[in-house]
Amino acid sequence: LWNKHKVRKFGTAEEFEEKFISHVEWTLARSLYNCDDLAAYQATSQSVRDNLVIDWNKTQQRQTARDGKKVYYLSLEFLMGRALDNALINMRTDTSSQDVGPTDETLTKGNTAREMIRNAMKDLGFKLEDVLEQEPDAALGNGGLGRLAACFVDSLATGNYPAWGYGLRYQYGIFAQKIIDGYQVETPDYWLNFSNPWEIERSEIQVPINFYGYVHRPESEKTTTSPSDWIGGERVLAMAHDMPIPGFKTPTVNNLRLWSAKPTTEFDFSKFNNGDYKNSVEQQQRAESITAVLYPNDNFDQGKELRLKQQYFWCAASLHDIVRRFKKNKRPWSEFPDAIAIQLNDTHPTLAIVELQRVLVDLEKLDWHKAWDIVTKTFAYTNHTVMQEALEKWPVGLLGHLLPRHLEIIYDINWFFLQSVEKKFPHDMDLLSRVSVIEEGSQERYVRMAFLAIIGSHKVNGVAELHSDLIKSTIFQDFVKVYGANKFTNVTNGITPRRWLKQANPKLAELISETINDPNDDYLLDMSKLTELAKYAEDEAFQKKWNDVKQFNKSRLADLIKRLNNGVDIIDRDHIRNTLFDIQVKRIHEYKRQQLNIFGVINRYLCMKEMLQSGSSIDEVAERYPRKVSIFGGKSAPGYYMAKLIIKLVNSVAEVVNNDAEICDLLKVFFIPDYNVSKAEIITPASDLSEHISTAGTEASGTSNMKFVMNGGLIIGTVDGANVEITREIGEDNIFLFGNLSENVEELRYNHQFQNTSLPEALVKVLNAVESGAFSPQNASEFRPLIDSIKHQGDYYLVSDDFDSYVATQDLVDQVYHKDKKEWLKKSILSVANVGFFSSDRCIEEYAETIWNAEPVKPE
Ligand code: DL6
Repeated sequence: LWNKHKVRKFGTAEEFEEKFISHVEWTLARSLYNCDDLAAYQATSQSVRDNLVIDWNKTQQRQTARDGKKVYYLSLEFLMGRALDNALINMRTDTSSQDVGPTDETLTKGNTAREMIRNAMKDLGFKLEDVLEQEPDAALGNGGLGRLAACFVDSLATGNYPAWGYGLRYQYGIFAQKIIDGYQVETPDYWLNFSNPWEIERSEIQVPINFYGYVHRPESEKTTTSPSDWIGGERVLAMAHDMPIPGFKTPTVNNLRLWSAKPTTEFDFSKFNNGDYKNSVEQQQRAESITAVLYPNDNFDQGKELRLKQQYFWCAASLHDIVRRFKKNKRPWSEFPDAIAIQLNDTHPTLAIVELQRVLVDLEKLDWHKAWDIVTKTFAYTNHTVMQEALEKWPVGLLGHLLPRHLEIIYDINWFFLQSVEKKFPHDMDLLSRVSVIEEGSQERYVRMAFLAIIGSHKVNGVAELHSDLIKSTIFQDFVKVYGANKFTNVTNGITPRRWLKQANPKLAELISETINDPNDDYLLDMSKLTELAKYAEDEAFQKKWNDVKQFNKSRLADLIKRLNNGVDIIDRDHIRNTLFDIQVKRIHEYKRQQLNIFGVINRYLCMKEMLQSGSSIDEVAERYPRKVSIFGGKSAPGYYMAKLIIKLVNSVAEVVNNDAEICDLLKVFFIPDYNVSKAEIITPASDLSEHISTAGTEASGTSNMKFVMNGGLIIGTVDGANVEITREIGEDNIFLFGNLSENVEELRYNHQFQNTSLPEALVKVLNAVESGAFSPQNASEFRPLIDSIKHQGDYYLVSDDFDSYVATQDLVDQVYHKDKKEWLKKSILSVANVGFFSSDRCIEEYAETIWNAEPVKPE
């Protein structure tokens, strides 16, 4: 029967067209004559999804049959961006091999799937690019952490790992940023407005989740470590939505499962009988609010009950799903850690540790210590920040009210842990209070989630070498003492080259595959092949082609900027080849130091004006300060006053500089509103230079630095995060490093606080100009807080300490870019040649080998 009714993938343009039309007619209930670009996007996505679902089903069957170790990646954020173009790049189109499995010949070659669909779309009267533009970004993340999760699921599928992502299906992703009069204004991102063709609603998978209530222990069970009953006070349902994640050049299609909250059909009859029908309906409706919004802070939202509810809802639903699947095989519980690895993306999913302990002790009746042994062998935790203030902690009262049984379990976990510490370091009361999961304050006690994550995991990793070293010597120092250094490891971040090279920069990808003679794009799986490019680094003909690609990408970005600037072109297209595109796009944060960048721009502007005033000609000015456009982009957390002020300053400086006819377009400034993944795909390939200039020791890794290098942009950066390893890989001649080192930061901060430190002369001029209202004539004191933070509040981010070396390094950049283009192009080519280490495929292999002990399940 199965053979007779075999579902078939489309494999040719004609078959695709047929599918497309049937989706227009049946799924969308429209006719081809009434099909606009949006409908075409939906029908194309549905058609492509049909192909993926066939492979998805087979992948799940294969992975279940082989019964290898499964990996679950728990992340509260997946910043996926658009799915269609990525699926076109990754998918296979062969039909002949559907039941045979892939062979080298049947795997997608080069661009074929995408090209075939482009032609078919043309046939149907559509332009692929216009159709792709219809897709809203799936912006279920704030920044680096969420985008990392998205790159990881791509690499997990590509590497054929049996791995699922688990997250939340927020109705509203990260807010859309509008810039009004120079200020950030947040507007809701209702991304599901036109339905989402990529999600498969699993209405049959609904998990009941409890909150509040109380704990009941049978008389016979005397202690909190014995099985106990948690009588929940409020119940909601978690419903699964699956998104197929196709691997590149493999039939493996993995799953990203996102949960949404729904009311139960159970009804509170006590309220109903009291005539309180309206109230009881309202209470049910509130269930949906749990997954309504992504919290828009990239660090911690102190004390928000709804956020804690989100975390538990997601952890409990995911664990229930994982345990249910494990139980099907009837293996003993002791084998749970051999069958399952769970990776915690930051501390947001730490409650999963507590929930598994609860399931094992309370529901499965395992002895506490046996259960705890299973738990700690199952979990591993990734830390993404060294900043103390970004470490999550929850008030004990709040946690105990929402999850009374979990609080008991947390206390017991802590009790046994502290006992083991006491045994190893007798009578060291200070140590005990420093490592305790419970922070005792004068007012309120808190649960320290990072400590709980460390205690409940067998491995803890940082995300770049410097960061992994720093967490061992700072925030987690005591835990190294308790557990030894082996529990702590490093996995340097990476990015997927399918999206960040092939998809974002098709022209560069084409030039690369042509040059290294790799028509099937195998280098996207084995990035060491890129080293071949080094041979051509000084080849003039090749340099020209390389430069042409960059110019194409710069024009593409200039078009976007013009569109975003209400049709006004601020970039002189006749000079685009010798205009340096200097870009800083990332979350706006004081530690990332967009303020250093804009102060540098102001300094440049003031110097140009000074030259003109002292009689230099515009040509002389141009000689000293050649053409440049400074591009900024990124969102600030809505409540982060200083970050919002930095955005306003950038826009105010742009207003003055861009309209100053005297400097003849030599300098332009632009803030790109609503920076997101799909804009990053246009912005990244267009950079000549990008800025990664955090105060040393503050940026855990950074991943946009890797994206820019992969696209042939050079970097100006501090010795921080992954910049260190980028330098090691591409060579120190090919990166512009500046600034103080992390080991000096403490002393410099001390000096600011307790000694009389003077500010660099150039910075004083900049601050004076800002203070005089040169960029805010209506309100001279508008930017006062930014100035005060440097002049009077200890300059915590060390802007003044790094200012001169930043400016000097920018001068060096100008010199190489404008005076020695060949040298510049050589650096750019060598950077790409040696960027291979930063493929997220390498990260996933490292996680699999050193943390999960998981093997790929390769299709035969
Ligand atoms: O690891 C991914 C990414 C790093 O590259 C960034 O350096 C780091 O700032 C970021 N962290 C976050 C939020 N952190 N917390 N907690 O996005 O992670």
